[in-house]
Amino acid sequence: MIDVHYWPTPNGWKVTIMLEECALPYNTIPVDIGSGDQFTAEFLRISPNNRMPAIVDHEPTGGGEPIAIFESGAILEYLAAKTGKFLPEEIAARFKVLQWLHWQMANLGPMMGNANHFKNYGKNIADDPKQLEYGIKRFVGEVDRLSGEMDAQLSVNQYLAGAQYSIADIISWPWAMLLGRMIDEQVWETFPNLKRWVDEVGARPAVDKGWRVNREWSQQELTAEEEKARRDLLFNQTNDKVRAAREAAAKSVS
Ligand SMILES: N[C@@H](CCC(=O)N[C@@H](CS)C(=O)NCC(=O)O)C(=O)O
Repeated sequence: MIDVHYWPTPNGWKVTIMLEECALPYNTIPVDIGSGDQFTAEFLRISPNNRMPAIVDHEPTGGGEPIAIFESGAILEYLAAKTGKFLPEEIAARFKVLQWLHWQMANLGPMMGNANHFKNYGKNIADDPKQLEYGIKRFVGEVDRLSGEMDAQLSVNQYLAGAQYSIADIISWPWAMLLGRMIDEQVWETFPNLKRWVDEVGARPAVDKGWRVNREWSQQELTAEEEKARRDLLFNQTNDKVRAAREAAAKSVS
């Protein structure tokens, strides 16, 4: 059985979608990131960056001790290696997939996260809307550039890394499908090849099931004070604030 330390967000869905695609049994363990579950010593031992998703495979291939992995890109590579699915063996095809997987991790996810932060969350945080202008311009601009890059790639390929569906698609779809809602609905008209791919991947039963896993966890009714407390926890992280939790985690390992 694989434990998935999870909260229903795009980065979490990558893993549940992959597990559904591979038909692997799994157990989701909530990491309520708005309440601070990511700062417990127990979780930091598995995921030192205080981010979910993370997994623990209690039955690794070949036996041995349970394996814990953080970072969704590494988790998808691990599950592909475990099952032999969605990552070709042949070297050229393999690295086509891996380059797009790393592209997502370094580009689409972080840029969309920052664009969403400045465009949508920012108005509840900044004292003056003017403080948001440069962040919006920079990150929405990057998301537009990255959308065009995907559209061009998908104008000549069925999937992101070529003719085969792969972990490059699984890792990119949860963010790409939110482009309209988070950034701008116009994106679907501007980038029709991207829309074709988002619709096609979204129609896969495992994808549809994977991104709905435990959706109810994030649908709680919150008061204005609770919303503010969650924002303070998520968007004010400095080393000083996480140091004590890290030290507790390090002590419990040794
Ligand atoms: N690069 C990481 C990003 C993970 C990430 O940013 N997770 C967010 C939720 S989507 C999180 O756990 N945030 C908790 C926090 O900011 O303390 C991955 O792909 O696994």
